[in-house]
Amino acid sequence: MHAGSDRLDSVIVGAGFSGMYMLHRLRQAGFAARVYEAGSDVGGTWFWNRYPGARCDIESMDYSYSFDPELEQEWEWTERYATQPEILRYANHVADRYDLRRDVQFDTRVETAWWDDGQACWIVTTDAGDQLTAQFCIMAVGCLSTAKTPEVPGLDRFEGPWYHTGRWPHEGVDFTGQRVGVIGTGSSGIQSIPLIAEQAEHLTVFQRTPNFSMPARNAPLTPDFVEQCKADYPERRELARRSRVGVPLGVPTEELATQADADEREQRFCAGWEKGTLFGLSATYADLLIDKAANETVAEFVRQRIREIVHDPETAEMLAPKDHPFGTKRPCLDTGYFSTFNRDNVALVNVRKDPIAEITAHGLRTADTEYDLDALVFATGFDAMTGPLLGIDIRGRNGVALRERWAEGPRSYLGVSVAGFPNLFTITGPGSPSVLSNMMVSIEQHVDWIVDCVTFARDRRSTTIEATAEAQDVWVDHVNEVAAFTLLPTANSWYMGANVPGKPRVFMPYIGGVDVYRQICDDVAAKDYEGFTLA
Ligand code: NA7
Repeated sequence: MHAGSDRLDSVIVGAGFSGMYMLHRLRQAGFAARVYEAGSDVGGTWFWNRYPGARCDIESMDYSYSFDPELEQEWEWTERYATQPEILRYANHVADRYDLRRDVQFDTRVETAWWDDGQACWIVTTDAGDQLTAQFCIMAVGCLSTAKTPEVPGLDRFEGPWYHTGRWPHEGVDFTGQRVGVIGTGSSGIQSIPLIAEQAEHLTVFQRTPNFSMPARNAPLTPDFVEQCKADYPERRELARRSRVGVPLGVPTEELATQADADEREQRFCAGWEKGTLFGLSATYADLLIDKAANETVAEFVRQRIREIVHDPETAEMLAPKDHPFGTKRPCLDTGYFSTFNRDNVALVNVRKDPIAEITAHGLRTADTEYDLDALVFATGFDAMTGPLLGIDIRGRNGVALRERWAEGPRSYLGVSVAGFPNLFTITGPGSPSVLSNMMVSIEQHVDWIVDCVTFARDRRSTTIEATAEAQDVWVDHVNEVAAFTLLPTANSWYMGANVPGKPRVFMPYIGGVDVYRQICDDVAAKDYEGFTLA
């Protein structure tokens, strides 16, 4: 497709899993749509995050679309936790299967989206010079797509190559014979560090906050298991949709860690640790994420496992998280992360104690020490959730900028719509479960709901549908109230915007549960989109 000026029913920003499914559903509902995508192909997160060891930590059989039984039956996952290349192959398969690419303009970044009150439409412009007018504007920009390099002086002086895990070169990187520095120990650091350590001559890990991580126990999928899952797919998918976090876990326990005896607790935690899932430990008791004393029991359990794995006691203590409760920052699943620190060619530096002062021509200098490095890896994360939305100059009624509206933190109705921004939808936006859940389940739920919503508006011959300020206020209060009931707002996490200097500290996702949230959204729809005004 070529740059130009056009009018369509809808414009979608992003061709990751949310934008792809949105396009498919809008077409089915008879809406003409165009997708703009900054990357040169589909896949979003899985297009950009090509660092060594990148894989999903939701099980493959669940981290996939459920909208088409034929698709889920024909696709073959090979591992319990799929690698980035395999997930990207899946995204490409979906794009081919539903002929999505003909409505996607790649290598094109949307720069502005302005609401035009007179014409009742969005005017979208891109860095390729396009101008598109559309009744509906759907932001499918992802939650973790604005990569963040740290605010350390001197990077421009560094003479070696440097990489961000979220913008990894497509041709891969060979660290053989090099002294490599990795900054950051979130999921991306924890997944890539074991593989970089195997390849590099020497690896120095610069850690600011140690993280809770559990063994993934990844393995090839057996044909029997796959066959059984596929046979059970209708129930399995429904269980995921009706669960707290979007995976088929079953009914949550009501038992409390604080009331269990120590031996029994230990046994349960051991069983949870063995499961190799993100929720294996947090789901063992109902009070782990809401009661500090309960949380300390599981936090200490994980610290003990780290002390068992890591030989050097000083390194083990550095790796054992003590500054935030378990699960209040995104926990990780790993393959050999902690044991990597038993290698002779790996060193750990605590940059909380000895802060990074600057990047130099030949490496990195902390307050106390100079490190000579050939290559630097920033596993420093993202300006999460709001970053991708505020990276676009979005203006609603009366030219009011979303950046201005959200100066004190994001405010939305259901995480899908913003008062003052008619006909604009945010898939897995702040105020919805999104990053606290299996993203595939949350994406499908949002896309289905949005398509029903715009169809409803069309059937009513309404040109606009818009959240009311009152409904938004009530929702924001509810999101905050539920979050405050848990320990999650107590940590300096990216959920809170705490990883970006100057970003308002607001707990962004909705922690009430995928099941509860879906019911609320369904009720809103059943009441003819209560909380919205149609005009
Ligand atoms: P994360 O989880 O945000 O991790 C980023 C890491 O980088 C984390 O350890 C940060 O420490 C560290 N960091 C960030 N800035 C600095 C500076 N300036 N100095 C030292 N260390 C720094 O990002 P990931 O890419 O690993 O994972 C993102 C999500 O993707 C993950 O949660 C899953 O949902 C999938 P901090 O903790 O802020 O002290």
